[in-house]
Amino acid sequence: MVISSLADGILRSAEGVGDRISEAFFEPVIRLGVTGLARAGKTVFITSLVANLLDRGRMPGLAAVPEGRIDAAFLQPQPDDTIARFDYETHYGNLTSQTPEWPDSTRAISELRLSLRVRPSGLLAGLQGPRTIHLDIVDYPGEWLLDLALLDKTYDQWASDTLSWLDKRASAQGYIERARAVDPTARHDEPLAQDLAKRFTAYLQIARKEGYYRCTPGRFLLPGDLAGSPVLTFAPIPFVESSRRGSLHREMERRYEAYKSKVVNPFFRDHFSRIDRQVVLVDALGAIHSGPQAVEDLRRAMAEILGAFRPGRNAFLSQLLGRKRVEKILFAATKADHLHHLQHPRLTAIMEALIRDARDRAQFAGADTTALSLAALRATTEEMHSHDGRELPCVRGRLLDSGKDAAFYPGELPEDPTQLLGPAREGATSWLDADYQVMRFAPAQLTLSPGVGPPHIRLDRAAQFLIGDRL
Ligand SMILES: Nc1nc2c(ncn2[C@@H]2O[C@H](COP(=O)(O)OP(=O)(O)OP(=O)(O)O)[C@@H](O)[C@H]2O)c(=O)[nH]1
Ligand SMILES: [Mg+2]
Repeated sequence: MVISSLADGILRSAEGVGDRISEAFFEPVIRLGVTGLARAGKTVFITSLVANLLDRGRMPGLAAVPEGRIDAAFLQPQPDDTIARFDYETHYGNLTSQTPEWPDSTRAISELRLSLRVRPSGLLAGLQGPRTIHLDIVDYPGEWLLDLALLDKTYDQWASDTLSWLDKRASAQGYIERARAVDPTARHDEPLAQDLAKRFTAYLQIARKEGYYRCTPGRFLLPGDLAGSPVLTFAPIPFVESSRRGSLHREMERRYEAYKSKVVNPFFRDHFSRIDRQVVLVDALGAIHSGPQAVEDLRRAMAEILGAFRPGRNAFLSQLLGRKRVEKILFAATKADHLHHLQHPRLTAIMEALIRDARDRAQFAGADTTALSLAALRATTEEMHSHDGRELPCVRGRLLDSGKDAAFYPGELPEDPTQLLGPAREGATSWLDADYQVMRFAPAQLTLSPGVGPPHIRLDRAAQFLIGDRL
């Protein structure tokens, strides 16, 4: 038994998990990171994944399920005492109640342990009894990965980069004028620093609403208990040749460095570095709806996020991770139930194209990667409608705003993703010949039979890619 556990190479003894030696030695742990930018669908994904692993009737694509090897699945206390527990019961309760509701935004890291009792397959099947495999699911905002880029930049580099992209945006002109009007060499003045930080944060919020994704520093929009602290009270101001101690510029620089060392570093050290498998959720349809600029910003955000999975590029990360690597990364376009399944391959192709550049530059240091489109919680049904002599593949669902039940044709995604990504890259401000409908569906009312989890699209395929090989 010991030999086979060692042989499958997934033994983890240094997890600090509980104090039972047997657990540390014989029960493998898979740490699954779930990330994505704001509203990408992280909370719904985790809730539905857990529900569908507890009740596996809709998971034929997870090989161990049809093979009948999962004897049981159950939630357990998580191993990390200082991370919030992912509030599975509340989210599941809201999604499956008589008046189902989507979850509220979650703005920090959280964790949940799901344990699976699995019988071995293949040669070991007859020799070994069932064993327990722990799946530690860690939910964290994708914005925190974007912060990695800050580690390579000094305050002045960051400030001048940030000001140069703000310069091109009409809605940032108010902030720019304010920042240009200050004298960076004047004595530091706390109310002024707070005012600048407040205005800069307000602009980031507007940028987020306008569909921009690269709204860093990440904690400015997701401050949690750091709100109001000096590490979040800085902002980009124009570069100066040299500044005196005690000047506004010097203090901004000091706080920026503190943000890097006290906020960014600890996240990578304590959380990111321990992840084995990762899913990156992307609301590609949302970006397409927002327009070409949002798509281009999403593409760049993805490239930055993916930088974190190529640690060779970043000295701090290489040193931190040593030889440890994320073994598998799944890039998933979420909310695929907004489209008829005939269009799903096109959505997947767009997802692949969004990450292609970053992916081609380095094959993620050996990580196994794939892209797919999924819906963690299916809110629609499909139907065909004839319109002007054409058959249009539609989806039907209850609209979130009006509560009305309606069938929708969301517009046709191009077969060739470059038809979207090309104009986006070239700076187009609107789509030329296509109109992509925005849709917000309410979660569907469910009646679930015993042993059957909530309806989804390809969540089982996602689970197979992420953990199937270890079950
Ligand atoms: N139709 C459909 N909508 C979805 C699905 N998953 C997420 N959504 C929509 O996307 C919204 C955001 O989903 P969340 O799971 O809360 O996203 P998140 O990434 O946790 O968002 P933050 O916590 O704000 O960062 C939901 O309120 C739904 O409107 C899905 O599978 N199908
Ligand atoms: Mg959330």
